[in-house]
Amino acid sequence: MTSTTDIIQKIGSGSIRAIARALSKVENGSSDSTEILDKLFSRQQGFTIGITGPPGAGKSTLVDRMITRYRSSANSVGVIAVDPSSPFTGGALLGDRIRMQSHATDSKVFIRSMGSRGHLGGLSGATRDATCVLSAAGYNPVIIETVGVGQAEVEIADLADITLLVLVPGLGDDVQSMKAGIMEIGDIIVLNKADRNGIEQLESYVKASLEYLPAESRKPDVVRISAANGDGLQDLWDSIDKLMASKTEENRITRSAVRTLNEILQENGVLFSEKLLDLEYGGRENAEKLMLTRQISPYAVGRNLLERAERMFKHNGSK
Ligand SMILES: Nc1nc2c(ncn2[C@@H]2O[C@H](COP(=O)(O)OP(=O)(O)OP(=O)(O)O)[C@@H](O)[C@H]2O)c(=O)[nH]1
Ligand SMILES: [Mg+2]
Repeated sequence: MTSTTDIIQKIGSGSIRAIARALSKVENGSSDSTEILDKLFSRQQGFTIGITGPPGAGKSTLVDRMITRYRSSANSVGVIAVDPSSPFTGGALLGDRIRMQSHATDSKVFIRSMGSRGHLGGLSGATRDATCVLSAAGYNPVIIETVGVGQAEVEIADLADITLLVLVPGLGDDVQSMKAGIMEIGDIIVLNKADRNGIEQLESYVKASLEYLPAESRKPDVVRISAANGDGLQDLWDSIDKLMASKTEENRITRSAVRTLNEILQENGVLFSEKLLDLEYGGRENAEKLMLTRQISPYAVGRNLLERAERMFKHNGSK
């Protein structure tokens, strides 16, 4: 079996196999995954870019353009394609949903698709950890593509330093029903398929919606592009570069470390609670049975677990 040190060392020397192996481990939450992530966390250097938007908006076509852009300056590029509705991880979705085949044979481009499974922190935790692996392996930027505009997708895309929300003409009711809160997530709102009818209406609608953002919040740039034919891409690159330049490395690292710690504390909370449920009730199912027969309320379960933990801490002293 490959040891953690071995994997870390091989990632350091650019082994694609070691990177893939580390990714599988962190996605599945395997027992040595936190040890791997612990070693890799401080090695992250590059930027991360999140791209979200409704199905078929042209996100992958845009990612393909981005890869070309960053590869032309000799960077290696990592892509994580997240599909919350799919149970598959690894390579299963490639080719189907992702239009980045022009880079399929480029060894400096690492594309990974992720579905929902295994990780204690859910898909967003798995994506965060996969981003850490790729970033530490030297991919810069790491691009995270997520389908959808619900809260969960927004959360995933927002793991990144910069988030792009891709919208297209003809979304009709989808756009109408989009809350200003969703607009707020994009650092940059990309209006794609500018070659299509309806782009003017979309732009007016988006700009009007942005008026409702709270006065103190930063107004996102709105950039019209056609990912398919390349129109407007230079404006988008300029907008991204400007935003990147405004974020100091210290800011980015602090934000990422603090956010990750918050999430890990929550993940730990789940683990601790499960252990306490075992001790106090012989497992969660038993506590649930008691609740169903109205012998106990969820509040009492919570309080009993806390009291149990406090008794244990007291008993063990405060060493
Ligand atoms: N007319 C036009 N079509 C585009 C443009 N960009 C992408 N498309 C087309 O839109 C379709 C969907 O593109 P994708 O890049 O797969 O979209 P996506 O958002 O990644 O889709 P999912 O990952 O399935 O949500 C494809 O047929 C693209 O060729 C554009 O600027 N103009
Ligand atoms: Mg796609």
